[in-house]
Amino acid sequence: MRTQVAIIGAGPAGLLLSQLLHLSGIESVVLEARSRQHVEGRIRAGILEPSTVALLREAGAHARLDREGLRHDGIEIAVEGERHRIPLSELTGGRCVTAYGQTKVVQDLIARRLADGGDIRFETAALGVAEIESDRPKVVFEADGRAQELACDFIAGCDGFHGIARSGIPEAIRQVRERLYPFAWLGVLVEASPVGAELVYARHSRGFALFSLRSPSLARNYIQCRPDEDLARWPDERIFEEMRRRLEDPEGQLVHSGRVLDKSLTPMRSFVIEPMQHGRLYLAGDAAHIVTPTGAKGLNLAAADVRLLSQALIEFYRRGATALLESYSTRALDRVWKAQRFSWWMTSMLHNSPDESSFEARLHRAELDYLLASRAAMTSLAENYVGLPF
Ligand code: RFL
Ligand code: PHB
Repeated sequence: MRTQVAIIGAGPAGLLLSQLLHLSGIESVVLEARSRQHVEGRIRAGILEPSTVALLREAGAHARLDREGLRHDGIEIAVEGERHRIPLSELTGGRCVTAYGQTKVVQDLIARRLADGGDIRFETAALGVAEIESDRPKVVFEADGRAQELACDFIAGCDGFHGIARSGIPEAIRQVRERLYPFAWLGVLVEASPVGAELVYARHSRGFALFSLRSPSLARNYIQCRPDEDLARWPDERIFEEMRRRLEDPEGQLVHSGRVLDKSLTPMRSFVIEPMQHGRLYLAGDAAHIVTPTGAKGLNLAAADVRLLSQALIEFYRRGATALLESYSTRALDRVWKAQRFSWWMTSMLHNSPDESSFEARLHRAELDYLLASRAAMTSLAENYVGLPF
């Protein structure tokens, strides 16, 4: 089998890349280890930057997003229950974010790609990449119980944090920078009206909490917990009670109970591999970097990588020009590290970390007090939250 661009992974990065290439007449095959049902049901991110929305529109995967995406002009930060609003739009010349779940983004992209005749092979795991230093690289994958090869011009490794593509970057040149935090998020999807129309990030002496949403009748909330937390110790009622405590809402006037549709644990990790390319292998999204979710940047960074990579590949096929391909990693990493900085800053300011000294804890508290009293500091948060310019 042969194609122009072999894409490993049908997450947001791989799907978006495949569709953008298709719109420029470039062929691709997407190999995805899991089933379509599994990929479409994974509950993850929920906040889109305007540049991500624009890219989904460019890809033609925006009809439902336009109907159901919720425009958010601000976020709230609660400190021991006291709520403060950060007016994102007012501080950024009218820019806003859109609340729209990653499950829907992925469903919309798969539907669009298949309607346009796209080749997505579900339940087809890539086993490895080969000959990436030549101009005829290959992906080895498993199908019908045996190893087969997909020959191509380029390989896009969009296979997430647990993927195999990253291992194609030779150990001698790759550098990994990583931090694991001593806490995690316990997330629930609840059939109930959300705390408010906008997201509330809560710092509390009992730990961080985030009150988000998927629709006006579906709340998506998280509480900080231990990284090795046993979910069996968290029956639904205990979770609601803990969320209310962290918002100082003892009567449940804000945090409503409802049927819990999903309950999961997300570890907090920052991770970057450099460079994001070697030979004809290019990494995009979680395959190359993980941010802590506190800044809502994971999905948006994946889209930002794809924007750069698709432009570089289109330029190559149109004009034979390689400059954008050669500079892909450098340009992508510039944005990645700024998003890492923002996500780490939000995380350390809003969580209680068992490994920090009382001195550091007081600094984080001072950071938050300064933020909430300074228009300049709020503007800095706002411009990062809605997404830095390209
Ligand atoms: P994805 O979405 O992980 O997609 C990678 C795809 O590759 C497939 N795959 C393979 N396919 C073929 N062969 C192999 N050998 C393969 N190995 C893996 C996988 O099955 C999968 O379908 O990566 P992508 O496209 O880069 O997209 C990135 C985003 O998904 C990610 O940044 C965010 O969802 C991160 N993230 C969150 N971001 C936020 O902004 N807010 C959140 O609340 C948030 N919650 C989360 C998250 C990520 C999580 N992960 C990775 C476990 C919660 C979780 C649990
Ligand atoms: C979510 O809705 O899942 C969400 C929103 C904002 C974040 C993280 C997760 O910072």
